[in-house]
Amino acid sequence: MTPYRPPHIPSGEITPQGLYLSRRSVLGAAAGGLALASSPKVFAAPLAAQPSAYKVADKLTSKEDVTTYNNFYEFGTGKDDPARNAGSLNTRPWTIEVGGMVAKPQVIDIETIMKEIPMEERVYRMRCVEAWSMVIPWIGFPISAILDRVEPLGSAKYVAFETLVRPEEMQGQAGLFQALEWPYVEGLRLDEARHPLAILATGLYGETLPNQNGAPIRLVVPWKYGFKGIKSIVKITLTEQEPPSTWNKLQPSEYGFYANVNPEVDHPRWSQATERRIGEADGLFGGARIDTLPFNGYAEEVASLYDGMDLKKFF
Ligand SMILES: Nc1nc2c(c(=O)[nH]1)N[C@H]1C(S)=C(S)[C@@H](COP(=O)(O)O)O[C@H]1N2
Ligand SMILES: [Mo]
Repeated sequence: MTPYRPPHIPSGEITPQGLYLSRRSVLGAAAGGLALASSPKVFAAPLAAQPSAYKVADKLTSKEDVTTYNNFYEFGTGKDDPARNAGSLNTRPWTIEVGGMVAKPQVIDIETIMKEIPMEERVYRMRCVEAWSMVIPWIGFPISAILDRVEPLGSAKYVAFETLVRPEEMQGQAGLFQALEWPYVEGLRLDEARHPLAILATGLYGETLPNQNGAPIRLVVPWKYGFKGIKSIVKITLTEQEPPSTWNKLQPSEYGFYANVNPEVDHPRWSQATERRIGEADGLFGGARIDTLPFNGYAEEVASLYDGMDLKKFF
């Protein structure tokens, strides 16, 4: 018997990316290319977007890494599971129910969003709680564009998000072993959600969002750990109380509601002081690590949201 360990472990500490990749290609070669042939095609239609000023200068993570090294437990807990399994998800028709403490609750169709809300390209640093990071050219729009349509009431203080539950198309939600409680849920304070850096993404690398990255629409909050970036959203609810979040429910001592990237607050089982940039300088022993920045490098923009808060307590 192995002792219980929550599944979210820093894979970089266990399987360096270089090894992970070479093992994958060995597996592919062994199957005589069958592994590749059987993986579903990524739906990647070009997606129009205006350039924006929100662009970090860091070198982009390759599209290959961005779309094959994923966390999306609805499709399995392995990093390569979502790319292999998420092709089964139907992303049309798709609606988002937006309600709770709002003046105008409504069901918004994804086609309406794509038609009526202008999309922008933004290059963001992303940092997973597992101490790896990527630089991703997202296409999306500020969450405010949705919030303005429903008109939050003055008493609304938080925004809760929910992912689809559809075991017929999400194999991680079917069967005996289920890694998490479904639906996957996340939340932000309303002022965090209204921050211009916080977006809902519908694409990346100039194309429609691949299923494994959270199609057709997912949250991107670049100053917080990756688990805040809830995928394949079907429900948005304005609330007065702090909403539950999946990883916090599973292991509250390890994953806080705020989840702000903070190199000074270690995860109980590993340091958060450094990170491994996926695809960069991968060596046999895990490659070079870079220092993790407060708020993932976005402190100048977002630190004032947390004025007066003890960020070691509200981690
Ligand atoms: N619904 C859902 N959303 C999710 C997850 C998940 O398992 N299910 N994983 C989260 C975690 S831990 C990370 S790091 C990011 C990864 O996003 P990416 O695969 O697009 O890089 O998605 C987040 N959103
Ligand atoms: Mo993550």
